Amino acid sequence: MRAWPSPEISTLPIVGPPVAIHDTATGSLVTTRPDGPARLYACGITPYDATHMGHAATYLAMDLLNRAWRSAGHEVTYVQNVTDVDDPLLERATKVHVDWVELAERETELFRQDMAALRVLPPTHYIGAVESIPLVVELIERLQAAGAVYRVDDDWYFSVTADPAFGEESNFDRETMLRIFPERGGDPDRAGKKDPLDCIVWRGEREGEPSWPSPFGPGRPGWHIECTAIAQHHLGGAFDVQGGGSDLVFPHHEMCAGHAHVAVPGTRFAQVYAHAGMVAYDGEKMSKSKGNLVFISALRNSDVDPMAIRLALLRHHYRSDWEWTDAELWESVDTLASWRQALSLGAGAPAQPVVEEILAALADDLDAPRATAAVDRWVAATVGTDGLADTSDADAAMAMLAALDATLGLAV
Ligand code: 5CA
Ligand code: ZN
Repeated sequence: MRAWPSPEISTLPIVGPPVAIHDTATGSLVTTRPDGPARLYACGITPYDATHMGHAATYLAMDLLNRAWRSAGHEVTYVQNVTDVDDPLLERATKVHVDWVELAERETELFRQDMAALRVLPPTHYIGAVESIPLVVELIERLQAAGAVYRVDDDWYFSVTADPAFGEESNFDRETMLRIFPERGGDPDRAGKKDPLDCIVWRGEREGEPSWPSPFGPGRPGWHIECTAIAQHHLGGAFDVQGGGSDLVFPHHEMCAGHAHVAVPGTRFAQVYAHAGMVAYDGEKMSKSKGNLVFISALRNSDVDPMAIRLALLRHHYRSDWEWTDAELWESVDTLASWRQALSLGAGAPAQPVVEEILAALADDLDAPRATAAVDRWVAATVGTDGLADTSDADAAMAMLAALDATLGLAV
């Protein structure tokens, strides 16, 4: 699948520190030590509606990681999927009487435009579920050889007990898993399953649904196996980071890890599982199913500067849960204007310590609020309360512009 065009990235005169990121599995900060290119897999969208602020926040977090690694001198191989066939997409297509392929293509294209406008770096490989069906089938065959899948009617399920490490990604107890599973696509009560937590890997053909031929009968891939197959194929084993929003901690990332552990025994799926907090609106998690959405495209259509949206998102630490407010967006519009004014002076307060602080903040679990606070201080010092420019660094603005662009992705 085609990704979106990459913005130009400024090069920095200094190299950033090694990047540490919080790992859900161990509950600790892990310093990543990429061996060759850093390898990132971020779960992509299910394209049945436009990109909302919650999606954008999560992809921005992944973008900060991508940029922090690049600033630290690494090449990055970044893979992202598109769940371009799945229950919610097919349900929406039926409801609005639009062909599901058309709906997926239209919303994926809008997502590309939103990401490009927000200056999110594109993945190296942007991969759809449909185009990955041969990979999925191959992976199910491997699971079958390991005795880890079984049939219920025309569907095929993965036995979670086949993975001795099952539960070690989320660290949820069984009761919590059983509570969350049905809220996120699971079917604990399906008759004929060996364990209520077993998840579907191949869904047999249903009347009116698309299907593809396979050794398991005609059908389509389950959700979790899609990401395992794509990640393993394009990144190999024990890649550096799998990322997504915290609503993917369980069952999605747990099941992905489970499939991978059984398919390639002795190899971890990802070394680190990174999760962004949930963005709420009107008091509830922003979600397509609840309809409490703020769309990136709607703001862009109202002439809001995408860099102001980006700055508003950067003001929150990626791991915190927070609520979107329009007031913060307008505050960011004003902040950006004041930054632009300070940067237009050319000279200013010394830039080097600020650039170092930005790099250190981002390498420390992607602490964008700390990085933007450092920029605020530079702007205040440059403009001065008396309105006179501090001209102690003649090239300050150029250095700041490059750092804002390369690390925070802000074209100011
Ligand atoms: N296609 C699957 C992943 S393989 C999926 O979850 N798609 S999605 O469109 O529902 O979500 C895309 C990404 O946005 C996921 O990482 C999800 O965790 C994240 N996300 C969804 N809602 C929010 C929210 N309110 N706040 C933050 N992140 C969110
Ligand atoms: Zn995924």
